[in-house]
Amino acid sequence: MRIAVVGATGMVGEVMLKVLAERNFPVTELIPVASERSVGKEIEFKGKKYKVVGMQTAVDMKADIALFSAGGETSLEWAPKFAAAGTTVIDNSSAWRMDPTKKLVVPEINASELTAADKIIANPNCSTIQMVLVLAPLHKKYNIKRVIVSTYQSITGTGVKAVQQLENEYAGVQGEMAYKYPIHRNAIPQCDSFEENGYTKEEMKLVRETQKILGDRTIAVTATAVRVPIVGGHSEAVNVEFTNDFEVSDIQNILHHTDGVVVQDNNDTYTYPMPMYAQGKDDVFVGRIRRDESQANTLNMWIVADNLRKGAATNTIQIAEYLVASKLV
Ligand code: 2RA
Repeated sequence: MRIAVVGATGMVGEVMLKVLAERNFPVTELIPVASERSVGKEIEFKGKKYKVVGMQTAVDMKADIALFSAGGETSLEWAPKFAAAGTTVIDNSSAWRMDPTKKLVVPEINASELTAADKIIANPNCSTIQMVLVLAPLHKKYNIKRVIVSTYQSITGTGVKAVQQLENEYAGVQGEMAYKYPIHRNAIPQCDSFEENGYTKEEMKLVRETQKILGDRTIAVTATAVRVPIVGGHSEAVNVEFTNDFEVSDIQNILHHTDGVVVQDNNDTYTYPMPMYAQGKDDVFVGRIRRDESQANTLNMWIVADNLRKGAATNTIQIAEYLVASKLV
């Protein structure tokens, strides 16, 4: 397969290249793509060097699949051009996620909705992916009425500038700020900009994308997204009210048998998910599974995943793997 990685020099792009190699994706030709200022740079993939090309050159090279992680504006402008050239685009930005003509895919949940006609496919937001992967099998059995989620999001979700800000603050050096405030020894209750309703875009992504992926707009979701000074991944405290009652042991059993989910849940051995141990892995880790004793049919969970992997690069590549396996490309 001729694969373009658009945003190849960015944080997610670099993880995409790593995961493509790790999973031995059938890449016959790699086309690393970036902005004009990076054209000509060399990147290495599976022991071979490739020169970064610009967008139009990449379109003209007619890749089979283009993995995008280059921001919403770039995707809005260029994804249709790649698609018109016959390339199937899988986009990590929010540009296409809520477009009613585009599929929003977590392969373990809804890859079967994909057809060969889908030439622009949206990869959900990282904090959404890790939550819905856990919620989907529970919704099927117990029917979710409402979700309350608080996130504790890694600075890697913001990008290199945020990682640099934290390192500067560790070192006591004043540098460029990714956030309005210091992030070292702090927690910032704002991920992305605010919408009219007082929620941030990140919080509304959790609301809207969850309903679209689970295919049920009756699911009530409310979210608070917080940025914390860690690098390993995003953590989420999730409270779920179901229509039907449940046994915690059954919840644990269902999740234990859910592809892509690892249950780490044993108070006697202090076993629960933590971003430090999720970093670099493709699974979504769930623990602290317990009944919410303040309300009937309601459950608390703690969900952790590497936001650069299952939250972005790996989910994107799993969609590409599904397209290849299903002969949709
Ligand atoms: C964040 N989910 O963590 C967003 C974008 N990666 O900032």
